[in-house]
Amino acid sequence: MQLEVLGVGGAGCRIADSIRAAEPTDHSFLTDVFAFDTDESSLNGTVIPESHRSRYGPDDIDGGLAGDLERGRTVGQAYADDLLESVPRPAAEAADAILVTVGLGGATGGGTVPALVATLQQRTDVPVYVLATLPADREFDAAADRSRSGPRGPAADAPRPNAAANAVATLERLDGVASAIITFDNEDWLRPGEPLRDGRDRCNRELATRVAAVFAGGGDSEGPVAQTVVDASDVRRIVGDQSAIVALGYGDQTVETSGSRFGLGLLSAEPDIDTSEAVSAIETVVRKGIRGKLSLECDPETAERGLLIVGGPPAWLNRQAIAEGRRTLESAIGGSGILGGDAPRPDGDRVFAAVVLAGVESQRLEALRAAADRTEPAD
Ligand SMILES: Nc1nc2c(ncn2[C@@H]2O[C@H](COP(=O)(O)OP(=O)(O)OP(=O)(O)O)[C@@H](O)[C@H]2O)c(=O)[nH]1
Ligand SMILES: [Mg+2]
Repeated sequence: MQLEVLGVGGAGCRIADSIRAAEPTDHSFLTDVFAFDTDESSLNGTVIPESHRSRYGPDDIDGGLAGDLERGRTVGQAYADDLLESVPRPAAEAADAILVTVGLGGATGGGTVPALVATLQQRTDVPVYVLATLPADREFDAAADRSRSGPRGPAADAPRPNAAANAVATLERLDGVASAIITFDNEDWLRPGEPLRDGRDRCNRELATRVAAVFAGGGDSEGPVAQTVVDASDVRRIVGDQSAIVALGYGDQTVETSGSRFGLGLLSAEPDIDTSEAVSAIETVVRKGIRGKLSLECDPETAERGLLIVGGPPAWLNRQAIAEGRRTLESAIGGSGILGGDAPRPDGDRVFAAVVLAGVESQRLEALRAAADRTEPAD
């Protein structure tokens, strides 16, 4: 499928950047990637081409909004329409879905994204998904910030006392507006005591790997076509259009591919892969995808619907094992909507499983709501 990505605010633009970098060379899935921020210097820190970046907002807020969500909303509402005109979008028609990326907790992304998504929903028939990070406790809770126990080095992050309240307020505004909300919890992905500034690139790579695994799918590029193609309408059926909270799972394993690389193409026959080895690789990655660390910690049992994509070098994609993986996912989730497919990657050196859990419930969201109640309300 083809995806248009719009990043908003510091986190949103960096994540958009990472998704661009994660696009497989043998399997393009992005129409265009854009970056929007009120903060020029943050925008210039991305490698998104200048033609695809747009600095917006009144001049007095260059440098960001420092967590003032109310101001962020005012700016977002005033500029949402203009933002879409400020960049060339000739390929927009080709997109099967739009993904708006944002870090919840700040003011620029959180203030703009609800208005931007609402505008996009009016202008297009394709689903508009939001990819949102949740703030880590150390950002707004001094007691949880171990980097503050020692001398605060240059790498320490500025505290964001409003982060939880902002995140909760923005999530509420996205409800009923975003087609679905894919979440990534910084709390769970940063290491203990690690400042966001130090860990964010790693987190963004992890997140981008998952996004690429789900949205690059198995269909429409050159090269072998999947036996069961997961297309845009399959993703849409699983994540729905009711602002479901979505968690992503992922597992991979490096596999031997040297057999296919020798012979300079003279030996076109697929390498001999031991069936039991292929089956065991797929079992392993599917288990990691469902039971390993999710983008948002939750019990898969709470999911209403699920999608499984198993990818890798074609010779490794054992049909029976993939079908068994689907059954494993089906029994892991409480709901009953399951789809699955495969994603051949002839140039890949790993077998992977990407898991989409839609409509999940998470205690982390409850904890953020409680923290928001304790800190200053954003409204
Ligand atoms: N995963 C990840 N999270 C980030 C990154 N940068 C910031 N965050 C998270 O996103 C939240 C919002 O931060 P920013 O995106 O910098 O904020 P902004 O939207 O630019 O808003 P202001 O700077 O307040 O105007 C933070 O509270 C962090 O939780 C990043 O690169 N990766
Ligand atoms: Mg910013």
